Amino acid sequence: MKWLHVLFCCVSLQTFAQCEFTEVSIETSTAQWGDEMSWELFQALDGSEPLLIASFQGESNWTTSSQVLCLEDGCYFFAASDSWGDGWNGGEISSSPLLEGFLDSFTLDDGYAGYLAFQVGEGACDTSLPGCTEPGALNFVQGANTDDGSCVFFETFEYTVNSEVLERQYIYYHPESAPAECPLVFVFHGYTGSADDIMQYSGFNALAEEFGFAVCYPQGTTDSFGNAFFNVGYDFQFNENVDDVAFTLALNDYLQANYALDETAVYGTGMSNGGDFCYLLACQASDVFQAVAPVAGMIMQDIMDACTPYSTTNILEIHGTEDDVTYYDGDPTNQDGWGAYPSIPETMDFFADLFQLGNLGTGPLPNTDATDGSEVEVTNWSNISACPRLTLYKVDGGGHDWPGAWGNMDIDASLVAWEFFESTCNTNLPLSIEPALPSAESIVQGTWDMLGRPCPANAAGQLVIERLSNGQVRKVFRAVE
Ligand SMILES: [Ca+2]
Ligand SMILES: [Ca+2]
Repeated sequence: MKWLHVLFCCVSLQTFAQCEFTEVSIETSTAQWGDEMSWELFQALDGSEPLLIASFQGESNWTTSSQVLCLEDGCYFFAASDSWGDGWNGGEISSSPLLEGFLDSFTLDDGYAGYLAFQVGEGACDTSLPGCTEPGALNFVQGANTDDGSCVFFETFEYTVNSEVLERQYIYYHPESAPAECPLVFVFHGYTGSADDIMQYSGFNALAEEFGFAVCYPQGTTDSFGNAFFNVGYDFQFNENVDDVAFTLALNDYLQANYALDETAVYGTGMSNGGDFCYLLACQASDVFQAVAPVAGMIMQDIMDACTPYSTTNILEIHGTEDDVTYYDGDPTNQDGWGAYPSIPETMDFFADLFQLGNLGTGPLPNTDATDGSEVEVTNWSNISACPRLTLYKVDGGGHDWPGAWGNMDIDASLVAWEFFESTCNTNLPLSIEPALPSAESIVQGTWDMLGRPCPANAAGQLVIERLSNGQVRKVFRAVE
């Protein structure tokens, strides 16, 4: 009978123990899409980080659960989240007893994030709740009271091609904290996607704040199936003629002219169709894009066949071996109707040959998430000057994913892309360097070292590349005088 006594002792302690502060029961009800719903409850503390008191993660629809908390007098707030970005779909939280600021039940109306501030006991609370406070913004945070400069909107861009005025949409985020002359990263959404959705799942705005760069999310046009896309010439889009390279270059010119950006640090990444488009940029706009990082992307066979870039560029591909949309092994006979495309290893070999790069070897990354069904292996190609670089993140067991957002969780594709961009050298040099004899009138207009860095025209003791006024380039070695 001893165990019964012990049990009785413990049950009575829990049941009858007095809360010496205010006992508050928080009731949480999920509705549809209950697993998207979550919250964290914080106590706001003067001069230090908010203290996490309790949290909730929904698991299923139409459930109700309660948490009984013992709250000392003070200022509190809920940080509400919805993983899909459409609010809580009718889910809500309420408290008993009613509290100052928390008299009615609370729901997240829309979006990914929101706050509810309330207080327990006497006194005044002026808790700072940072976020975008403009209701019309794409990333409006319900309940935020301190604008942190993060608001973004769809913006309209007009440009002219052959005297025709075209209009396109994009989202641009330039963190207030970014240094002058900061880099610019273009992020291209996938087929049927949007600038807004890839902005949310890639997390690039937060990286831009952390590392000091600007981000532009162009919006594709709509094809005859009603789906947004960037034009890389898929078979089933034979009727489409939008020139997205021209659009991207015009948008880049506009942004360079209107913001404090470094025009030699322009990068591109994208998901799926957006990744395919990155390869088109590598082939057709290598003088502007210093590096591209396609995720789950491929190069169309006819783009590869016609790929004669002005200069080398740095390329990083992140690709799952079990990708069931963009096959790791390619679709050389066009079984799926997108058009023929080579395998990812063939794609890497193509650019390694084109840029005359050697294979530096392959190695595994730590399998930090053993539950995601995949592991990452990295292969690098480069030359003796480490410029340019070609890198493959092969996600063994990975699908058509943006690692870090869904699928593989060992890596964060956005962070990997940024770190790759940041580490690349400027490759804006003509790709085919032929010996050239200057004509009598031609003069040397620019001189670079073999790493692609501008160098003095009289640099001695090294091999340099000169660009001449007749458009030709030549390698020159000047002995030390
Ligand atoms: Ca939702
Ligand atoms: Ca893993």
